[in-house]
Amino acid sequence: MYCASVFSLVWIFINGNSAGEKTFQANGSEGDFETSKATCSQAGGLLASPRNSAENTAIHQIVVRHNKKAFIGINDIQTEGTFKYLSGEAIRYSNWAAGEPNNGGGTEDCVEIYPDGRWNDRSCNEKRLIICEF
Ligand code: GMH
Ligand code: CA
Repeated sequence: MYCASVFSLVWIFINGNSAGEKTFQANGSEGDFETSKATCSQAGGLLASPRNSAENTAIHQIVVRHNKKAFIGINDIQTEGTFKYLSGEAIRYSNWAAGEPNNGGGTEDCVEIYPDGRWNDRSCNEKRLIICEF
């Protein structure tokens, strides 16, 4: 257990996926928004939900490492145009790509993070890399 903890800390340090109190992890699997949420929840975590630029950078690095866009734990399912965390709390930090969110096709209520770290609102039915926070 001690060795595993030390290994984990070294791994996190080398891979730079830790920000403040949180650790972000992906294993390469993909899912739509509901599957991504459920997968992280079953693992005892939460779908990665960046609350500041340090956390966004940590998630961004995982997206680059896997070369796959990922959903984050933010959506405007309840009220169009009002983006909230999974807890229902309205977001204060954001990192939208230029021109986003645009609710393309009128059906974009989830948020993906691009390989440049910027955000795009996107259909919750797309399949994306699952990144969890613990
Ligand atoms: C439209 C255009 C693109 C934009 C996409 C994206 C889809 O196709 O406005 O420039 O990248 O929407 O917002 O989620
Ligand atoms: Ca969009």
